[in-house]
Amino acid sequence: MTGDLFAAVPRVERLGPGSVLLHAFAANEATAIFAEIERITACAPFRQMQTPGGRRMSVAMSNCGALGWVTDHAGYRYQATDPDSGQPWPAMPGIFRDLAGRAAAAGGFPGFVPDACLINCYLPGARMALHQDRDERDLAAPIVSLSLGLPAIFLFGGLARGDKAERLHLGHGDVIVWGGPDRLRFHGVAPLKEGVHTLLGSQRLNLTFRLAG
Ligand code: MD3
Ligand code: FE
Repeated sequence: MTGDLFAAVPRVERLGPGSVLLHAFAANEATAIFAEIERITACAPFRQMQTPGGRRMSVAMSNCGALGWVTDHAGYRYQATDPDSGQPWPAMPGIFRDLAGRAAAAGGFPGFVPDACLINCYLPGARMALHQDRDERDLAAPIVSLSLGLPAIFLFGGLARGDKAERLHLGHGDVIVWGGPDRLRFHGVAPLKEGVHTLLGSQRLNLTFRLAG
């Protein structure tokens, strides 16, 4: 019975001065969150966007919230409407905002209220090259990321592109919060391995909650 006393305590792994990995933080909410993602992507379907350099991203993306991240020949930016439909992005569900706020507080950033949620869909082989997230207006706000479905190897680099990157395993329900001195660290995702997840099938979804505007 002693184990039960500890079973509900999420494992918090400090990654850096401003970043923590909250193991399985969202495991119990994953089914409800996945249902919301299906509702959102019925209105704003996943699409593989073009980089400013003209390459098609291997990751397919959608957004919810007041602002959504997009990329095309004109560059990277946040905008209030889905370029594919001209419509506003679907609203951010309350359970998303609540989860992001609770995770940010657990990571040392109380009062975080995101206005943008980028939803990334990885199929086997999809990857994300090392980059910084710097299109947000207020870089003092943290970013909260939630991983669902197939596991991925996350590349956690330094503040310079050439710094050696650590490899971290991210599994279903894992949440990362990063801000402060870690906010501009380079990061990426290694090509997704084949597999089948019981809830999501052959894919990995990643949600990043941001204060963009
Ligand atoms: C950044 N997404 O959408 S988020 C992105 O898994 C993005 O889809 C990745 O990078 C994904 O911009 C990773 C997780 C993450 C975790 C720790 C970080 C990003 C981080 C630490 C520092 C900087
Ligand atoms: Fe990123």
